[in-house]
Amino acid sequence: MTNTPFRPRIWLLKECPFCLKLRIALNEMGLDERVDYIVFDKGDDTEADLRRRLTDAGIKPSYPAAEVAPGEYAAESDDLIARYAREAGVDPETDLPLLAYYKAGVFPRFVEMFKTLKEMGKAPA
Ligand SMILES: N[C@@H](CCC(=O)N[C@@H](CS)C(=O)NCC(=O)O)C(=O)O
Repeated sequence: MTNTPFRPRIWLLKECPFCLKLRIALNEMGLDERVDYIVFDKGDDTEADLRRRLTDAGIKPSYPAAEVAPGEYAAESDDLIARYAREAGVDPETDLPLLAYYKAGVFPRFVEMFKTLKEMGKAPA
């Protein structure tokens, strides 16, 4: 019998700036080949399935989210970045220049835009 190593599953909502932050971080840590990304759209079956998994695990649905160990789920982009940075032996504050660039400029603008759209009742998520 072969022992297939566990591959974390990472759920990313297509239009979510927090999901892009995690995606950038994992890519920059060189982990793209070690995880499976599941990209979904707001309101699709994948989102419904993920919401069920998170709720069953006692986690308030929020994206991005991950299956970090068999049957064990986690959310919160910064927590997930910290977890995988620890495993990869990097400091996310100093060792990931693309992540730092995104967090210093586009990310806060995105979040601001999402907030404004939400107030207008037009946010995609
Ligand atoms: N603090 C969370 C915030 C994530 C967040 O607000 N994500 C939005 C999508 S951009 C979300 O989960 N929305 C809930 C929903 O669409 O039901 C994180 O950093 O992961």
